[in-house]
Amino acid sequence: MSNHNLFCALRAAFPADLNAVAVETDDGLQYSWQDLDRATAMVANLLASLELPEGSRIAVQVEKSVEAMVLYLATLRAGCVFLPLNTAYQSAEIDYFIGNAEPAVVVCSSANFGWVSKIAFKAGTRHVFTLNDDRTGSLLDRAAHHSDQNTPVERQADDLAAILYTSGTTGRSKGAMLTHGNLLSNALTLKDYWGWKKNDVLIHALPIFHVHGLFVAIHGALINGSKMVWMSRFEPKRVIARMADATVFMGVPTLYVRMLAEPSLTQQAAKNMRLFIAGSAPLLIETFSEWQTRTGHTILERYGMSETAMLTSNPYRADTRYAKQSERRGGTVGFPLPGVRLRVRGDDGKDMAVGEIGGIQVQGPNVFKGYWRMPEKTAEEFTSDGFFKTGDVGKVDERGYVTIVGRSKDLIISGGYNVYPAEIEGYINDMPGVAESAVVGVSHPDFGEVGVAVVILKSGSALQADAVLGELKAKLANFKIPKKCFVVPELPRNTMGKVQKNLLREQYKGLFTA
Ligand code: MLC
Ligand code: AMP
Repeated sequence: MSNHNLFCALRAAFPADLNAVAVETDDGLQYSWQDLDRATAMVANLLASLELPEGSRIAVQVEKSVEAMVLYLATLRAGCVFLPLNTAYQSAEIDYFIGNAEPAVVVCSSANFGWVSKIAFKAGTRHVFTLNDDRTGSLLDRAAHHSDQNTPVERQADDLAAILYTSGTTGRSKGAMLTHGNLLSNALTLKDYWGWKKNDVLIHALPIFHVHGLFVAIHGALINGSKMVWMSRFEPKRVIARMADATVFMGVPTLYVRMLAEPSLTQQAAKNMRLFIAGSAPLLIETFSEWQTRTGHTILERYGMSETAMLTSNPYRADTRYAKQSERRGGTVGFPLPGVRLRVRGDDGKDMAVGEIGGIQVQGPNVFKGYWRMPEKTAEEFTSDGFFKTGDVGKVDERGYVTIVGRSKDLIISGGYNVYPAEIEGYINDMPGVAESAVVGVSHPDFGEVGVAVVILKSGSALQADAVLGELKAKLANFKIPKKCFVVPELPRNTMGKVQKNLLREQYKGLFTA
């Protein structure tokens, strides 16, 4: 039986000319396909030499670099489970993830080694390596002593490839377990659906610790043997300048908003491009239309999640058989991808009629295996007939286009990052002098949506709004910090005593957009 290790499929798609350029960085470095093959072999051999138990997690919190991508691919190659962590996470957040996932190996930057290794060793991790974005660190030093030949470890399609932490409606983050089969099926579907070509060149400007940059973008390029223009961080001017050498770009809506603010974004600048893809957060129709006017290109919006990778997409091809369905429609996320079953259900569990709003449920080869060590939580999130409840609220029109109109989960999506109000409220409520708090999402011209904190104090407390934000900054990833905080005498409540967040959203809706 063939090896279902995702690495094998990615490796098999490398072009015949292994000396061709696979990745070009923004500071001018070039990596050939051969370089990627050899480097992943060396790191995989290092991991193998550690004689880790079956299913070991490799937790990684490092700045974006080609070597960080190599570490991901090497983890697959070695048959271990990749666990990427946002670089903005601070010690309390890292402490939770490492404590929960119990990784056998942790890789962090040299600058963070002190506090990260302390957390890791406390959690029983045996190996902590460093990896910096300038190709230094103990991981590469150690890998340099290993062979550049390696046979990928045998994996079944159902074996774990990665765990991505994500939060649900309540409680702590949960690790979504994705298998080799989940990721490969999604990569192959998108290869076909988006019409990838071998000579495509992808501008990779997203972080590589979430689904979008790590799976959709990297797998997309590799499974097609296509080159990547690799940017360590998103800079609108740089991306626009490199469009002349590229054909595909993927971004969260904020990236499109920021590029639209650049006078250099013109039809001429985007002339060589074949496809602009957006997702991870709602793309405003204004952004969609302005992009069309400025560049002559129609953004293709798609929808996905950590638990499922990509679920729906607007069409790439003008399909003459289904003339009406060939259009990329702004404000929609397109059709369920081939192999994905999507339905919209009401609270009563009944299917909604065409155009009616309900909870989006999905099933398919891309849907994850469950939450790490949380069987009850996993069971709660699936229906009895095996559909995953996304927590997104939407509708399907008569032509089959899916539109997301909201979320049943209390979640703010800010610049493509998820922020869970319950987590922020928990930290605020723990502050001395605070009686209660509510965090709500409001529109923001740059990030799409941002958090606003509304706080009630205990009597006698003189805590100031700025001090609340200051304390949060010391503890939480920067993107989670509410952009404003208000101290108020009371929160609006319904007759059951529940805080009415919809009224708060209404009250503060024009804060950044008025
Ligand atoms: C940065 N800041 C943010 C923020 N990013 N605030 C809210 N939301 C965000 N997303 C804050 C910082 O805390 C800082 O505040 C200030 O903004 C400037 O920080 P910065 O680091 O200079 O920002 P920048 O580098 O410009 O980052 C903005 C960004 C980044 C949009 C480029 O957020 C980004 O790369 N987003 C993409 C996220 C992504 O890949 N999501 C995919 C998830 S996968 P201060 O106060 O400290 O100055 C998924 C599934 C799917 O959802 O379907 O794809
Ligand atoms: P994450 O758990 O970080 O993967 O975030 C997944 C969530 O992002 C989904 O459940 C949606 O709420 C949201 N999302 C992703 N793509 C889109 C999109 N195109 N439009 C609206 N929301 C989206």
